[in-house]
Amino acid sequence: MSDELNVNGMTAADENDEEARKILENLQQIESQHVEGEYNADQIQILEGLEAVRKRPGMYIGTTSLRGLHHLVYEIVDNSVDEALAGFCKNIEVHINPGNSITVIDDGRGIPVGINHKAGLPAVEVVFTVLHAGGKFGGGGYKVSGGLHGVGASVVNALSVWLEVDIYHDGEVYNQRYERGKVCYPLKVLGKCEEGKTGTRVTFQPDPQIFEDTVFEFDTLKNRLREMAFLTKGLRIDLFDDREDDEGNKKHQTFHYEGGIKEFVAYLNDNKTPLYEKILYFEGKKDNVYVEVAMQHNDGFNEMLYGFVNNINTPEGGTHVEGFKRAITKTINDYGRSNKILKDNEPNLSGDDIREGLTAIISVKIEDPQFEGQTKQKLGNSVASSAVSGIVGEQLTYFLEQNPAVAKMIVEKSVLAQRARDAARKAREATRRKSPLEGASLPGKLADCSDKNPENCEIYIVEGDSAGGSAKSARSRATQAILPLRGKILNVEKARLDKIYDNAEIKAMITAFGTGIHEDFDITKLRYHKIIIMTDADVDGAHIATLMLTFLYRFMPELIRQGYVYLAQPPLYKLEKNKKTWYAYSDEELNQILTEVGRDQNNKIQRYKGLGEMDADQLWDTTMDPEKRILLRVNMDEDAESELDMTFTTLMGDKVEPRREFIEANAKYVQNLDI
Ligand code: TTJ
Repeated sequence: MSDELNVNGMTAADENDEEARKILENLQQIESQHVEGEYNADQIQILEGLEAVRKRPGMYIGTTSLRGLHHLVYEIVDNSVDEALAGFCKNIEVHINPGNSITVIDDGRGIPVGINHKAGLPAVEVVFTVLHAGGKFGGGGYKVSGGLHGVGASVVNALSVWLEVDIYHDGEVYNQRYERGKVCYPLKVLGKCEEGKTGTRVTFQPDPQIFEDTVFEFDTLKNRLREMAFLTKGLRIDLFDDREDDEGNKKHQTFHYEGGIKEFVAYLNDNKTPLYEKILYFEGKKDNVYVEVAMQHNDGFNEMLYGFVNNINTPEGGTHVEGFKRAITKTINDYGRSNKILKDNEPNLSGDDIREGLTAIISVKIEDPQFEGQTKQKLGNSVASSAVSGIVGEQLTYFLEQNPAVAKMIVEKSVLAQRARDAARKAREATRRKSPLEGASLPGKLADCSDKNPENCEIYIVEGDSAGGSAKSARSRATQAILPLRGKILNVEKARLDKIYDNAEIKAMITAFGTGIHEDFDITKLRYHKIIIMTDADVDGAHIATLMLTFLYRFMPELIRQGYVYLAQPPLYKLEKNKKTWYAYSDEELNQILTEVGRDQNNKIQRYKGLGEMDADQLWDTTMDPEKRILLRVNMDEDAESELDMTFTTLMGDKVEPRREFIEANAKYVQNLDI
């Protein structure tokens, strides 16, 4: 032992007992893992301890932005969800406390308080002070904490000013406190609790030295916690916002779904018209992969597939989603053929045809998930593919045989999709950008820029020909291209592919961007690294911007994901006084300026109704000059993509009532278009 402790010249006898103890723990951790399996990078991290987490937080939680802040909550809640998956926890409460600390309470068995023999410390202390100790006390089952950011409770502890844990066990309340990851006192008994009560309560205060922003967003937590509840049938999650808003109100929402992902699909299809009433649900376990699938078609044209691995979403899909697609393509074709809905002389239905208007959740639980791809969000385990396709193939075949009316509707909708797709293919081929030798085919309305390096180039998509004209005279020709669009663009949420590809406005955008679309999409061919939507600062302008964003989101989501899409911010007011000019981009800003310059009679205030009211110079000064303008980058919250889908359906879909309700409830949100 004493040999092992001789690390960095430090021994157990050193005055800095605390440090020595940590190193001892780390070594023992490594030793035990070394015996159990291979020695990998994760275990090397253990050597570094929690100081390393504070030094390089991005390595552990991806980012120290608002997104990373919210991930702290998910890290803690994941532990309670694990306990629910193991069958011992029924209720989880999450509180946003007034000072933006977070409390998570569950009624599980409680983190063990007994001494962990390897570390010589109470297990709970190891959980909070040793990196990657999270999974060590599981005793079987799948750990959701094994996922993308499944770094465990110790990372949350390291990144918190303070963290306190209470454990209810054997009629007693155990407690320990940490500050910036360091133990304040050994685990102690605070007092008695009701006999038989068990559970864990954790409160932590994220460290403003680490995070850019430490104010939690109720809606962000709400969306993710709702998703977690959908994915864990029977589990009840309560979210409380105990901070008072301006009117002194607090918030509380409960998520509890006995139907699990079946209810998730119902929720996603809520503002759409389902093609048939039933939600198909398949469940099973194969090769130690637990598979759950729920699906239902609606009468729309978009595909909404959401894959989850150990409750973590996989925006890039992976083997589980591939297995699902393969199974439904084969099963529906087989059914269509053997029941003669699909004639011998007709070609097979493609997967895309079958998935038109399909909403589905594919949730797998797997030990040791491997994530691949650029952003490590794509499942790689091939065993998940065969498990999903096996279970879905078998159970869908059975379902179709039992429900011939539903089966017929699915096949017939797919045949219609196939025909539209054929027509669309022809239309699309016409929009593909030809090589210069074949004659340039950039849209006639495009005023292109002269610079050919996409990194320097921006394209303004401008509402209306007159504003387009001003923008063309105002622009900096070398790097700014202008594409004026006439009136409202087609609502892609309500149109079939052939109609979409035939739309002049949409064709112009596709050819101008250069990337192609759908299966042809190639982001390396993007001709502009800034796509700037410039519309009037009024309700109509916001609607047009939303239509464009809907198109981009459905057809070229990578452009949004990679941050190439922006909204221009034209000013709302112009104020003139003593031959000086100010522009204000909001009512607050106007008030601020008025306070500064004085609220005099001779102030000349002009409220811009549209871009058309500005001349070229004003448009340049206020909205297009890269030195002065304000651009809003359009982000998408990848932790809740299903929410975003819902938003677009609600905003752009058929049903009027939910749209009205949504706009009323989110008036500010719609104006800002902050998707
Ligand atoms: C593990 O196996 C033995 C019995 O207890 C199991 C366990 O650790 N359960 C558990 C942990 N329930 N809840 C947690 C937990 C809850 C929060 C809020 C935070 C953390 C780190 C763990």
